[in-house]
Amino acid sequence: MVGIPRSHPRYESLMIREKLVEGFKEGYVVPEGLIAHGRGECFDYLIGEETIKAAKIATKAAAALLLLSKHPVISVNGNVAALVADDIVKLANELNAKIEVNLFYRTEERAKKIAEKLRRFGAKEVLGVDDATATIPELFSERRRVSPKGILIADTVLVALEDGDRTEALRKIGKKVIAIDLNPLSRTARAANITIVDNVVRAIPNLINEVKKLRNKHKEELLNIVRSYDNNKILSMALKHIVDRLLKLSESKITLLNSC
Ligand code: PTJ
Repeated sequence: MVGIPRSHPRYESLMIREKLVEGFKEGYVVPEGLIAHGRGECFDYLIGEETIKAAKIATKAAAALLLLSKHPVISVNGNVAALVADDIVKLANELNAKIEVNLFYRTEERAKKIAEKLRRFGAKEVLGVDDATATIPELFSERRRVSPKGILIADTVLVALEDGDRTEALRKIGKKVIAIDLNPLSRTARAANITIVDNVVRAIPNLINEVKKLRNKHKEELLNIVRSYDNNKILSMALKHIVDRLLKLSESKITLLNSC
C-alpha cells in the first residue's frame, strides 16, 4: 500500500481506493469494479460523504426486515469483499444470516478468493462457491448462479454495488431486496424494496448498530417499521438532499464571488 499521509484532506477516501486496488492486485476485484467505485465516489461527493437522513430511515427499515426474515442472505461481490469483509461477517453473525458470493464477472478463482477472505475474518460458512448450482430464472448474467442453500431459498437478500438486472429478477421470484447504492437513480436503487443511499463502508456498520438496537423489539413493532416504509419517498428524499446541498453550495460560491 502506498504511503498516504494521515494529514491528507482526502485521507479516508484515498484509503478506500487503496483497499480496492489491493483487492484488484490480489485478483478478486475486477477492473470494472474500480470504475464502479469511481461512480460511487462521485455520488458520495454529492451527498456530502456522510450518512444522510434518508439512509438512516432506510437502514432502520432494513434492520427490521432482516430481523423478521427467516432466511436472510448477504450477497458479496468483489468490491464488497475489498471494502467491508470484516463487517459483513459481523452482520451475518448478528442476524444468523447466510453469506453468499455472487459475481457479475464470475470466475471460480475469484469466488474462492473472496470466500477465503471472508473466512479469514471468521465466516464459518460461505455459500456460492462450489455450490452455485441453482439458477435465477430470467437472469442471463453470471449472477444467475446461486446456492440452493442460500439465495435460492432466501426470503430477503441484501445486495451492494449491484447491477439492476439481478434486483429486478430477484423481485420477480418473490424475494425482498435491500440494496446499498450511492446512486439514487440506479436501476437497483429503483427496483429494491429498501435502498440505503450510502457508502457501503458506512452503511454496513450502521446496519449492525441498528440490528443490535431493534433485536429485542416485538414482532409487531418491527412489522410497523417495515409497513410504514416507502422506498420511493426515500429515494426522493435522497435526491432532494443532493439538490438542496448543491443549491446551498452554489449560493455560497456566489456570495463569495460577490464579496470579492
Ligand atoms: O465483483 P463483481 O464481478 O460482481 O462486479 C461488481 C461490479 C461493481 C463491477 C458490478 O456489480 C457493476 O458493474 O456494478 P455497477 O453496475 O457499476 O453498479 C455499481 C453501483 O454501486 C453504482 O450505482 C455505484 O454508484 C454504486 N457504488 C459504487 N461504489 C459504492 C457504491 N455504492 C455504495 N458504496 C460504494 N462504495
